[in-house]
Amino acid sequence: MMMETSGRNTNIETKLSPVDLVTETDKAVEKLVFDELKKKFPDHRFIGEESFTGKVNLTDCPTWIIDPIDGTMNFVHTFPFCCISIGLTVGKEVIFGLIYSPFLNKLYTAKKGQGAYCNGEPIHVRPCDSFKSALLINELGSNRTDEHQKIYFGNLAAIGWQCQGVRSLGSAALNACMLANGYVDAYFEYGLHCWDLAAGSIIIQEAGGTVLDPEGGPFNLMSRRILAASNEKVAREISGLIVGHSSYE
Ligand code: LIP
Repeated sequence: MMMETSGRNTNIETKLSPVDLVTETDKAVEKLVFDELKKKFPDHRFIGEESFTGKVNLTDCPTWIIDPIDGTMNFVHTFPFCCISIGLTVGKEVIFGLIYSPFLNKLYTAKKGQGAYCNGEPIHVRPCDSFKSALLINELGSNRTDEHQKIYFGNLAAIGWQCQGVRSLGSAALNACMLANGYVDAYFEYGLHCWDLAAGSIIIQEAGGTVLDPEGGPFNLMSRRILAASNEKVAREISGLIVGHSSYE
């Protein structure tokens, strides 16, 4: 469905901001994934980006958290970094993650305690001694408020100059995979949702990486922010450099 319709979307709507897009394909993919999973797991709960009605209630029950197209802006523009992202939580903890990009032909998977894989091959973060030798991913995000703008550019100025380079791919899930695969060393972003983060967070951890809250505490899937790196030292270096934190309480 994604490959047939990328760049050909005629009915593009906006959601929380003018750059937060949704297409008919986002909705159709979510319905397909929900319908198929519900056949196998009728008692499980489901959270999906396109079924979001304003408040996400994550419980201890087994819950599938789905972003049918992560990187919808890329999808609309035919930039090939977009994917399906599916996470499964039990007791509010992510125990399984799957990220599939049909355009890149990459399937990333991870189960708790069983490692991370790309197209069936084990993947690992790469060693990184310090942030000054790191390649970092950071995103503008789709929140375009004045407050977020100030925080975003303040952080970019404070942090971007301290490492070897900053990249933005436009898909939180694939950003996580780039870190897990050892292509970059760190990633942080504010304003995301649990469906952007669920699968990616376990794939990073199972690939040997560290996932934290940007303020240095434990990662919280529902906090709408992430700081991840190939190891805890680099994650804590970045946390110490961040000058402004967007909060979505
Ligand atoms: C997008 C993310 C992207 C982020 C955007 C948006 P969507 O997800 O993956 O990295 O910067 O704010 O949340 O909306 O395309 O599923």
